Amino acid sequence: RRLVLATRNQHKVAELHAILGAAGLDVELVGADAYPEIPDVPETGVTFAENALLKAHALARATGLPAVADDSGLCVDVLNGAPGIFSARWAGKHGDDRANLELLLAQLGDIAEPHRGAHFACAAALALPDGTERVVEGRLLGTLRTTPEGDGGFGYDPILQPLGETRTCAELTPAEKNAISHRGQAFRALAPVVRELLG
Ligand code: ITT
Ligand code: NA
Repeated sequence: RRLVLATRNQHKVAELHAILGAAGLDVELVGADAYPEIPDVPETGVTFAENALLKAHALARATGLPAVADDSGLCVDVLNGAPGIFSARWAGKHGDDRANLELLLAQLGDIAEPHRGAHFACAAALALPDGTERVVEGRLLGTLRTTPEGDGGFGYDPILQPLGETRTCAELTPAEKNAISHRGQAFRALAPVVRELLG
């Protein structure tokens, strides 16, 4: 059986292979890149869950296969949850991770550490071609550094230091990040649902 990963973000694809692989699902994971003819769906939702469901339904309908999608981002306390669902295009150009991170650091300026609380959020959605849907969410709480550290991960990883950690997410190994991350939590919770609905 095949399960389509409804994302074109190769960092997410790599993390999802590791997370869902470790969850012991008896399915073949296929990236959305295997279906280049299917256009990306506009992310018109106002929540991570809505956008994840939009992406999963669009690919499930178009391929006739079950699909999972990830919508995720960084929510900063002092910015009332921004960038949130706009995390991928905070500085204007979709997926410009470095520019997004630099703009966010500039916006926070020298706000002191106790006021630099933030969390990563991830909605993991499953959609079947018949319209059946499930969605679960995960969060990783932390604080934002004033300067980026580390080469691992992607996006805002070099500035998010998880609670209880001395390193940023970009300084963790991939396995360490997946063990605690928003994405790890969401997709580990979705895995038994996938197993049940795919039979
Ligand atoms: P797809 O919609 O194709 O899945 P995308 O990159 O557009 O890919 P999103 O709309 O969900 O995905 O945007 C996610 C953004 O949130 C991403 O660009 C990062 O800036 C940030 N982000 C998400 N997960 C992250 C993580 O684990 N570490 C660091 N930043 C993350
Ligand atoms: Na999004």
